[in-house]
Amino acid sequence: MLRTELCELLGIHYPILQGGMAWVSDAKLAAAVSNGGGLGIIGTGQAPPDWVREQILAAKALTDRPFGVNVMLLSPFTEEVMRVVIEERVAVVTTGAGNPGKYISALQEAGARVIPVVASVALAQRLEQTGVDALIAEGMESGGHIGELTTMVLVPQIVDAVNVPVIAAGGIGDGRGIAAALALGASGVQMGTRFICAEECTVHPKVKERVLKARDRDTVITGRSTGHPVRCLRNKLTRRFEELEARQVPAEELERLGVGKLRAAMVDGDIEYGSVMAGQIAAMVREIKPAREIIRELVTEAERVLRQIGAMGEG
Ligand code: TUI
Repeated sequence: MLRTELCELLGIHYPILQGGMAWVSDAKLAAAVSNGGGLGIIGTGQAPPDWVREQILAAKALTDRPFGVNVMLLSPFTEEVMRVVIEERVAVVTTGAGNPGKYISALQEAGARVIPVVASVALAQRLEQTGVDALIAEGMESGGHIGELTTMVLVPQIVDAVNVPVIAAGGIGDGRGIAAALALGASGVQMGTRFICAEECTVHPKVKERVLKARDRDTVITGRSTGHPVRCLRNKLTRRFEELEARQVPAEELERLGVGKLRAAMVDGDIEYGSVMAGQIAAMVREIKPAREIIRELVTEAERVLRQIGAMGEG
């Protein structure tokens, strides 16, 4: 049975988290994932605190199960969004793109499980000292803002370095990936890109179509020169970024080019000039189906793979 210590810690049936995705994972998707037995997560990105509260209230109306909120630490609204998740007593708070150290005790005092995303052993160890409940080790196969190491390399090193449960993220697209993550010592997985193509995901339909069409080498990393590398699906915007980066234009100019582009893709459906953030597993996503079915399929496949591989260990 696909159950780990993470299931008890978070009060969920399966150790599968849906990654918080700005402009993509709202209350509807998060509630559908939680109702399917995983942990749905509202992605707040740079959204203002009022929007975050509205989404939390909507999720509470759509599910009785625990759900999470992801706080993106580069947001200008981080302080206010933290205040909202504390006031609304959100069960699980994940963070990305920074060090959430100064918020951890206040979140935990409000009853939240705090699970930062990390991309290095050093930050994992520093955050373990602050008393986090678990860590998400995210490899550079992920979509969006990424670190430098792959999941295969990062996860076992973080597992060896800390004593809290580790959740693997990045490059996990099916049940085989879940089995592999558990083999690396993870207690669960976080998957973002797979859930873009959940029926309940309210992203623009053109984005879902683009993900379904993606082939193995269709994602690219832009923004390395700005210090904020981002993986997205190749399009006219990423080509423009590549041209400017080759000419070594100043980081501020590149940052300006990125402003508003995630929303343009995910909400308005501009998949050519918008930023279609997606992970390398986009090529493995072949159909749109309800979150509950995605989760059921993932669990069934992971259990089958683990049984087969487990038999090899019997000698
Ligand atoms: O955060 C993500 N993925 C994201 S955030 C995003 S929106 C965005 N907006 C403006 C600029 C860039 C992105 C789209 N996708 N994933 C979690 C993640 N966190 N990946 C890597 C990290 C990370 C990186 C450095 C976490 C901590 C960190 O530490 C730096 C420090 O302060 O020590």
